[in-house]
Amino acid sequence: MFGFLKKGLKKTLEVIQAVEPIKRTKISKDELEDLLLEADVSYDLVEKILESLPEKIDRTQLYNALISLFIYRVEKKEPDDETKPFVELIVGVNGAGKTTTIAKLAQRYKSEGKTVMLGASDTFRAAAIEQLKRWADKIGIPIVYTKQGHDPSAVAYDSIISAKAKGIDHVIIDTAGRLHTQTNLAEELKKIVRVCNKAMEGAPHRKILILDGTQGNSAINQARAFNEMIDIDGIIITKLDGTAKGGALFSIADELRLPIYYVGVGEKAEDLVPFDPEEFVDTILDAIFVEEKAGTGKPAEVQHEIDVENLTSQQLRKFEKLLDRDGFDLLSRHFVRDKETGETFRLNINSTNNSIEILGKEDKPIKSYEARELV
Ligand SMILES: Nc1nc2c(ncn2[C@@H]2O[C@H](COP(=O)(O)OP(=O)(O)O)[C@@H](O)[C@H]2O)c(=O)[nH]1
Ligand SMILES: [Mg+2]
Repeated sequence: MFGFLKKGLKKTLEVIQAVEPIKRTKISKDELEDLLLEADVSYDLVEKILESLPEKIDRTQLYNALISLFIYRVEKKEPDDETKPFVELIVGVNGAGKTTTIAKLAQRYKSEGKTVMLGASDTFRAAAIEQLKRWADKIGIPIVYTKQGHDPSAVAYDSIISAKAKGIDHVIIDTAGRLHTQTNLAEELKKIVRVCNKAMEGAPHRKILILDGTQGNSAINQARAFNEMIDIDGIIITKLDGTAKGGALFSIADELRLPIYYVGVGEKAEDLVPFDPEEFVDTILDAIFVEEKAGTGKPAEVQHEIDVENLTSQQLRKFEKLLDRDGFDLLSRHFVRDKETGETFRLNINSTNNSIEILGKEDKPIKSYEARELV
């Protein structure tokens, strides 16, 4: 609907469209197989997806098959107001995008009115410390660091203690992606986790693995290795904008069964999008099918001047302005957040009157925006 992911998935969508240039109402199994493989869905998973589908597949059938890959029982750990500071440990191989993603998260928390402190525990390279310091400066937040070669655990410890003393809401800790050996890295990460817990019981509250999206399926083994070192609580996939391998997200979700919290769609601090499986699947299906989205009940022949499901960027900006006026931030195509209380609400397309609604308790609309307001 809002195209947040569309930009990030541009290259993946181009590859799908190159395989199937003409959008249609149904596609055959062979066609589907080709385009899933092109988008870097793993071979085994493609087989598994095709197994459950008929010879001619419509949008709803494919939607159900793909969305089911993201449905697994897993606890999503989110920051809450009681946990202060909420400590996040960021791990991943060199170059995956750890430091950049830390900056993006920090920017996000700051824009939510929260205070953030960084811990530069990648003490392996001097350049890594400098890079994080530059981001801290740019965003305008404090950072705890030492000299290259010093104990990364001590930095993690100090940043948590300092944040506690200052009443800071978030601590985000950077780590090295490579040491002299894999065993060294495992030992070091385990030690950082232990020491965080010493500084504050329960910390780190979220251990996030950063995966480089341009690696596609080959990132899965890497993820397993890190998961064995320290239990990972979730994943952020970076550089989706730079790859046609967006389909690997299906395999990553299906194989690892870990929450995907965000995806990175560029190098700037704002280029971090909360990952929403429904939006992801819909964005891909939009590149294949001509039909309206499944389940909206909107008859194809009803034409409105503004299609609330496919807002142009101008209409989107207008919508964000209206939300802002009413005290909401747009989080993703499905959610807004009350700026004051921080509470999130679901968005709903009401196709009967072509409006976008904010749903409150028991899915009762608490606010409604008609299409014509978006001009
Ligand atoms: N295009 C793009 N580049 C990214 C993204 N995330 C990180 N990068 C780039 O990837 C490179 C490595 O990132 P860095 O944060 O230093 O990785 P680290 O070694 O894991 O800390 C940098 O040039 C980043 O600008 C993203 O989402 N999109
Ligand atoms: Mg780094």
